[in-house]
Amino acid sequence: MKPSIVLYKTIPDDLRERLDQYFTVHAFDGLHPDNSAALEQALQQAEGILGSGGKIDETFLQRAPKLRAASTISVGYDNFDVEALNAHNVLLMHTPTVLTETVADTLMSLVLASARRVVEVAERVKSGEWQGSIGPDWYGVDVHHKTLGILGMGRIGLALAQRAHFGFGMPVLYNARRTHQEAEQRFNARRCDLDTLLAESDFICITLPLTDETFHMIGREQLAKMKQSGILINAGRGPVVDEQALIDALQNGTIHAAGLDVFEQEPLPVDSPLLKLPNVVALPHIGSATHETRYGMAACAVDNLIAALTGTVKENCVNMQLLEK
Ligand code: 8YV
Repeated sequence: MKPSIVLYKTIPDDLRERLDQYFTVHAFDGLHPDNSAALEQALQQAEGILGSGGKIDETFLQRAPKLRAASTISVGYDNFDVEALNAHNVLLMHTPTVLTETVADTLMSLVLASARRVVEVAERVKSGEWQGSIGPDWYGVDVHHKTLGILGMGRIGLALAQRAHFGFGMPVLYNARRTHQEAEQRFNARRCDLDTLLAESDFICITLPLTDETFHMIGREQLAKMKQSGILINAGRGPVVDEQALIDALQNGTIHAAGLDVFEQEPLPVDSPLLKLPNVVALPHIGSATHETRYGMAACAVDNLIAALTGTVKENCVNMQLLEK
C-alpha cells in the first residue's frame, strides 16, 4: 500500500501526477479550519505533508500521529517548531537553492524602485501629472556606486552581492555570524559589526530568516543609527523589523525610504500606515513569485518528500541529524 500524504497547496498537474505515483494523496486548499473534518481524518493517516504556510507545532503533530516527513514549498521554515518535529522524529524538508537568484532579483528591484521612486512616479504619470519637463520633485537618488549593506550572508545575500558588485559597482558590507570567503574574494564584500553597517550603508538589505535572535533585530535604536538618506529593504521576514518603529522612522525622516516585500502581518492590513507613505514600496511577498521559480520550488518539494519517505534524502533537510540516529 502506498503511504498516505496530505497536500495542502495546489501544485502543477504534472507534479501532482508524480506525487500520485508514490503516495495516496489527500488534497486540501490549505490547513485552515474550514477543511476540518476531512483534514483531521487525512492527518490521522498521513505519513507526509506537503504545502506552504500554516503553523506546524506540537498541537498539529498530535493530530498527525503517523507523520514521518514535512516538505515545505519555501526556503524559510519559521512556521515550523523544529524542536517538536525532532521530538516526533519528523524530517523537515525545504527548498533552499531553487529560489536564490529570483529572490536576489526582487531585492535589487526594491533597491531600484525605492531609490528611483519607480512606483510613485509611474502612478503620477498615470494620474496625468506629467505635464511638462520634470523638476526635482520627481528626482530620486543614485543606486550605482553607493554602499550596500547586507544583513545575513547566505545564498541569497551572496547572489545580491554579485549583482551589486558587478552590475552596479557598489561596495558591499555584510553582517553575518561567519566570514564568507566567497563573498569577500569574488565580490570584495567586507564583514562588519551591525553598528558599522547601519552607519555606513546607503541601502540595507535584510536577507535573514526569522529566529529568536533575528526577531526585531532592526528596531528604533538601529534605525536611528542609519544614515538619514538610508533606505531599508526587507525581503527576509517581516518580524525581523519592528514595524511600528519603522513607520515612525519613515514618518519622522529618520531614514529616507523603505522597500518591503514582507511584513509583521501578511497580508498587510489595508489600513497600515505604511500604505499612506509615498517613500514606501510595498510588495505582496513576491520574493520567489515567478512562474519558473514557483514551479521549481514545487518540483523540489515533491522530490524532497519522495526522498524523505523512501529513505533517500541527500540534501534539503533541516534536521538531518534524525537520519543519523
Ligand atoms: C515562499 C518564502 O514562496 O521561500 C520562502 O521562505 O518566503 C517564499 O519564497 C512563501 O513562503 C510562499 O510559499
